[in-house]
Amino acid sequence: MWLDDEFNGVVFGDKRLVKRFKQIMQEFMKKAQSNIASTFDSWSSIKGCYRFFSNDKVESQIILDAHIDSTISRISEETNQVFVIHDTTYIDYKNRKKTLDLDCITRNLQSKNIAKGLILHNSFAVNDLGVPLGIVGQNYTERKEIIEAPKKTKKHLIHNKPVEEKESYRWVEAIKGFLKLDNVTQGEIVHIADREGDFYELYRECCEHEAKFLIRASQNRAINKTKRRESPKDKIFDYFRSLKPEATITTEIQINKEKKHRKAKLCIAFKKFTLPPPPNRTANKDGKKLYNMDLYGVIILEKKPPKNHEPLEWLLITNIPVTNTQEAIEKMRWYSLRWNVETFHKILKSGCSIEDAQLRSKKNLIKYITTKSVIAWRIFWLSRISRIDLNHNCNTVLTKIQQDVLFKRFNKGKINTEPISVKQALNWIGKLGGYIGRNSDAPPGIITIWKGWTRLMNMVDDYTIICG
Ligand SMILES: [Mn+2]
Repeated sequence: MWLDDEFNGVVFGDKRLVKRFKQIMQEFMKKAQSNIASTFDSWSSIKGCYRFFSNDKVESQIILDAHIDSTISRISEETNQVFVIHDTTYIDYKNRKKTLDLDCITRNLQSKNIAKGLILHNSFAVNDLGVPLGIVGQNYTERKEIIEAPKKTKKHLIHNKPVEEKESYRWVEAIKGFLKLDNVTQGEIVHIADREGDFYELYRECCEHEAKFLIRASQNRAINKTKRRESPKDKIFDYFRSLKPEATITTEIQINKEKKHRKAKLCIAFKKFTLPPPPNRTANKDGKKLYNMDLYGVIILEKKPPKNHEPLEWLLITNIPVTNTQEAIEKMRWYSLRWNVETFHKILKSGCSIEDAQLRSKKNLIKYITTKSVIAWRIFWLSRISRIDLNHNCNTVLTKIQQDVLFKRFNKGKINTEPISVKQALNWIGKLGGYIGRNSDAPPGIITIWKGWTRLMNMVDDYTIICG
């Protein structure tokens, strides 16, 4: 069973707890969208699940580390390029008034009420085909207050700065955490972050450890300083916008979360540049030297967007040499894989309903979120295995009994003699979830796979009860 492989390394100092953990995972997998109370049939199992999460021997880090180990072995088996995508998600627990140690996530502008919850930063590994390999790091940011919306005075901005800096440090922590992992060929991984990751310390951390990165620029920062005392001569956005395009490509771009696409004609240019340390910072608080870094920029610019459409503009910063158009286009394609982390967060929140958790303390909530994170990864993986190898048998995806039930359901009760292929299994699971599956249809999407998966799990349950 996949759970045995995935959590091979899990040790809570009590064998019964490991057994219990796997039982809980199995139930969570069947009813990903339910909260604890509606996942289990009996009061004793519900109580048992609560007791599990409040047991001090059960630590979220133990669960996460076991999953990370399994993720690393998936990474090491990859022949394709592997990416680690970093991003933050806000988990809303505003209705949980009794949980005291939560963090501030938003402030309502009118009522001034502060919503409480957790700030979760994920590092998520995917391969070149967008197949999710697993989580490689999770950390939570503490935020005990939200500073009054700044009136735009300079004084206020200065006052705010340390807090912002402290919080953005989570990006550096995430990279540091990953660099500590063994059995990973660090130099082959590419770290991806959105505009929030655009800051000097993060670039420096990566360069210092020869970790490759691809990050979208946000600040119009000063670049290209040649002498130490000289002030930088260019502004990054102005500089890259003024470059002569090296190539023009026409492609489909995704324009919003609803997966709407439109055609776009994009100009691509790239150039090496030097990034000087931020001004007004001579010595660094961690005692590390500040220096100029040689980096590469790739700009992807839509010069003539259709009416009423925002032009697409990506300025990507990387320490991977970009010397020709092909490499520049490759960076654009890589960056578009960043979307996968958003999908993962969506599955975690709306698919695995982590915001409906009914646990009392922050510590226990985190254990629950860690557990559900693995479930979310597994569901996501399941929806993407069609990208791996369609003709492979699905023994790694479905157990024997799951295959039997699925086969019977679509073959008038007949019994299968050979393992079903991944393609066939996905098609049938999709059909259970409402997929029509005409020849011209795209493969079933995540939501459909998931509905189908849940139905299959329930069918297997009934089958085992009835047929023993
Ligand atoms: Mn983000």
